[in-house]
This record gives sequence, structure tokens and C-alpha cells, in this order.
Amino acid sequence: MLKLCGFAGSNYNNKVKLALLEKDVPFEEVLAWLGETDKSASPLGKVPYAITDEGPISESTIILEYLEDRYPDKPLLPKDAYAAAKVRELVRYLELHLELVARNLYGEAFFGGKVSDSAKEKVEKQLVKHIAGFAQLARFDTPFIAGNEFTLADCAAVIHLPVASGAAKIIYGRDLFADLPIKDYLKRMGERPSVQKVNADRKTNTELMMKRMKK
Ligand SMILES: N[C@@H](CCC(=O)N[C@@H](CS)C(=O)NCC(=O)O)C(=O)O
Repeated sequence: MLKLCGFAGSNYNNKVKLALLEKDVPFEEVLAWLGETDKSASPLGKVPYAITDEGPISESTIILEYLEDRYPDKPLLPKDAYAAAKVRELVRYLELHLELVARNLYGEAFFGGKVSDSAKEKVEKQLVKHIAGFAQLARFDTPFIAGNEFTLADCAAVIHLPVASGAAKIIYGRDLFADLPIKDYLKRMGERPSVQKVNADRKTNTELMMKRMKK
């Protein structure tokens, strides 16, 4: 059985977990905290990584693509090449232009660290620009983010949007995503059992993670 290695407080981990649940692929979760990962499976020590019957795979989006190829029964990518590219485009914007930029704030926003004022200024400018770009592509009212079907872009949006917008709110005291109907979208997605499970597990695991960090 496929193993998903990581921890449920990690949003990259949860993006893959959500896809597995939506696709009804049987999988086993293996707890791997940072610093306790298998470097032969994930050379940079990052989570998540998957262990398949054929071997390991690192990088969350590459795992998503693998799942689409390996388990085609419940697809999360449209068949049409252009529509599939538009889904992949949204996934890339979410993980690279939003999450990876907002991540620079997490140390202060969530973990009691400090981010320099110059870094905050730089990140704010990037985020404002990238959110506007993302807004041009996202179709929140269709009702899914890429159109009328739940896709990999929803797996990414449900996971990345709350953390990125939450961190920005804490650091800048204002909602950089205010022009987007994120709240309604997340509420709609939150009605899905898969999303409820991922969120419940995240909560429990994050509490555990915070306790470990305080030790
Ligand atoms: N590009 C990677 C990013 C994964 C990532 O950064 N995961 C975090 C946990 S949420 C991590 O492993 N951080 C430790 C590190 O970067 O060394 C992916 O999509 O899987």
C-alpha cells in the first residue's frame, strides 16, 4: 500500500493527503517529523514523500502527478489538455507565487520568531502582485477554483490559501486577499468529508508539533 510520509501539520503533506482521500486511493500515513525523515527517500529532508511499490517520490506536486497517472479512476485533472494545463497553472501559482512567498512570514506569524522589516516589506510587495495575478486565473464561483469540477487546484487552494492569507493578516494587520471570496470558497470546500478529515488531523498534529517545539 502506498505510504504518505510526513506530518498532518504540514500543508504540503495535506495537499497530497487531500488528493488521496478524494481519489479513494488506499494509503497509510507514516509519521515523519522534520529531522526524522528518510534522506534516501527525500534527499532534502522535506516532507511529504511517498513510498510506492516501486520506490520513493519526493515533492508534493510530483506526487500528485504520479497519483493521477497511477490511479486514473477518479481523476483530479481534466482530460482536455488545455483545461488540465489551466489546473496545473493554478497549482503552480498557489505553491510557488503565494505559499512560497508567504512562507517567509511564518517564523514570526506562527512560531514566535522575528522577520526583519525589510523582508516584510519585500514580501508584501510580492504578495500584492502575486495575489492580483492569481485572482486573474482563479474561478471561485464555478464552484471550484478551476471550473465546475473538483481538481488538483482545489487540493492546493484548500491547503495553501488559509495559511498564506492567515500569515499575511497577522503580519500586516490587513487582509491582502480581501478582494477574493476565499472565505465562501473555503466554507464550501469545508463541507467535503475529505477536507474535514484533513483539517481535523491537522489540528491534532499541530498541537503535538507545538508541544514538541516547546520541549
Ligand atoms: N517543494 C516541496 C516543499 C515541501 C516543504 O517545504 N515541506 C516543509 C514542511 S511543510 C519542509 O519539509 N520543511 C523543511 C525544510 O524545508 O527543510 C514540496 O512541494 O513537497
